[in-house]
Amino acid sequence: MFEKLKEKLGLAKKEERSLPQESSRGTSINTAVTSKNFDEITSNLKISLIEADVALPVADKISNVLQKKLEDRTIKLKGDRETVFREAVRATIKDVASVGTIDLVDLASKKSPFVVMFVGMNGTGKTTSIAKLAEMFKEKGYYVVIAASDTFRAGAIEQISLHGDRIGVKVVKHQAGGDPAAVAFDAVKHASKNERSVVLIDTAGRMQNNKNLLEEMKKIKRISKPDIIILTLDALSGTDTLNQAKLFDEAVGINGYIVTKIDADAKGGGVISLLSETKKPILYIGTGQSYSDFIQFSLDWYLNRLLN
Ligand SMILES: Nc1nc2c(ncn2[C@@H]2O[C@H](COP(=O)(O)OP(=O)(O)OP(=O)(O)O)[C@@H](O)[C@H]2O)c(=O)[nH]1
Ligand SMILES: [Mg+2]
Repeated sequence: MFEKLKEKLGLAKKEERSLPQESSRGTSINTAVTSKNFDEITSNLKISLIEADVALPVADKISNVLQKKLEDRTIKLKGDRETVFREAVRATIKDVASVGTIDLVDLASKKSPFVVMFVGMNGTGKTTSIAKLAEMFKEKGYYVVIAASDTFRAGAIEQISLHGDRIGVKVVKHQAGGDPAAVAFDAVKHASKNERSVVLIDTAGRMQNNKNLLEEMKKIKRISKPDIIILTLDALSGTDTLNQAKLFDEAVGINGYIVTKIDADAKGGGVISLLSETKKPILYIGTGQSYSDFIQFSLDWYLNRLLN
């Protein structure tokens, strides 16, 4: 995970490091931090960040903030310069990427039925993430209802029903091609009969240019009145995740994200871009295909992965 960004920042384990200690012009991040080579360090860093999927404006911001932090510390630089650099990177990423959090479990404990709608491009992991959350909420003693509102893609109703059977939660479904908003409405109605209930609404994957599906998504929202709308993003989509975040936010209003396939993400910079550019939280990350491959996201978790 995140090997590329680690390597680019010069933070990979020494034996794995391909970033040379000495750069072509004889300067290095870890051994010769002086005011003379700040510019070179920060411009090298900017290129490295962009190569690791950090969007350009964010890379700019990080290298500017880092330059300032390193300048502030030059005089005091005595001990381990690598530690100083790591601390500076940590503080800088915190500066640009800290956003508020949304605790789904806490919210669900305060409202029943608690309704969460999932949106996202094709194949980003909506259905898998719903199954993971369904299991988590079931284990916490909630009555979980899944709305099979992807009535569009062939096989989608069967896929979510299979998850429901495996986990042991109710799946409300209509026939393929039916009205997805009506399915969501029925699921909420069904859940209302139970205390401590959670409704998870699966929806069809949308292509950016598919106007009908975007309109349908708005209708599901209007009819089911979700408490939270989550956008799933595939970590492997790189900087395109920012475009997707913008598109879906404009269409229905997004509260936060689940970033999937982090286990396969060698770059790792997309998370920083997403947080820093949109200022909306990542609630969970998917780290594999099993139900248990699901972690509540925190920036500290990410930074520890990156920097330790
Ligand atoms: N490695 C890995 N694979 C994942 C993760 N999350 C989902 N997947 C896989 O990604 C593929 C697509 O996942 P789905 O949950 O079907 O995606 P979707 O958004 O519902 O797709 P559509 O319904 O077609 O729009 C499946 O093969 C999942 O097993 C993850 O965190 N890690
Ligand atoms: Mg799906």
